[in-house]
Amino acid sequence: MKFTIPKVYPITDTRISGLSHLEQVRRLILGGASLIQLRDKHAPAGEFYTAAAECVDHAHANGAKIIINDRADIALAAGADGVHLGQDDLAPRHARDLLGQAAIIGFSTHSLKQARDAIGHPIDYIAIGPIFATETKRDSEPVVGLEGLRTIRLLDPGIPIVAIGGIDRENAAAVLAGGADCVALVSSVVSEPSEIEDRIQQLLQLN
Ligand code: 3NM
Repeated sequence: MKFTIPKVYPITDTRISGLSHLEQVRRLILGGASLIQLRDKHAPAGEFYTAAAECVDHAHANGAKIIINDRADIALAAGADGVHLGQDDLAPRHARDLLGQAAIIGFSTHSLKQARDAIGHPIDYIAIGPIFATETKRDSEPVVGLEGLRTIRLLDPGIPIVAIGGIDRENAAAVLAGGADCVALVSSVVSEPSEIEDRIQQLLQLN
């Protein structure tokens, strides 16, 4: 594997945080984040590209990596480290063709079947969610739960699993104990702009 996935993977959200992607990335890196996903379902492509390019520059100057949600084209143009694809985005093999072997490609799944199907794709991690109920993704699929996570963990001991959806400091340890290699979080990290740095630090201290 070309990278070791960190235990904590924060995701930016300009609406929830009220901050630009760059400002969130700055605070997340100060807190110790080494892998950050930029997620923006609203910004026009040109605006998202500009934000992504700034974040990549800042992250790379500070030893951190940036993954772009959904948009392999923006990941490529901005020089990001990879892309996180949903079920309806460009297929992982096409993103791989576009971004090359060194890119980190993550793939969202929401059920045992989708996770099983994902294993054959040229991806670096499988995301599974929502583990718990979440307000952040309005069209989220039914909750997978810790039991679902444990079952998915058994599919392939080798592929890194990123758990997402409703994860916070209180339940993150149980999610990691349930088989996730990494927890991805939005609202529990970025919803209080003044606490972003502390919240990441606290999460990174979990075993
Ligand atoms: N994807 P929060 S759940 C972006 O199920 C996202 O794939 C999900 O936000 C999935 O940490 C989700 O605030 C929202 O719950 C995560």
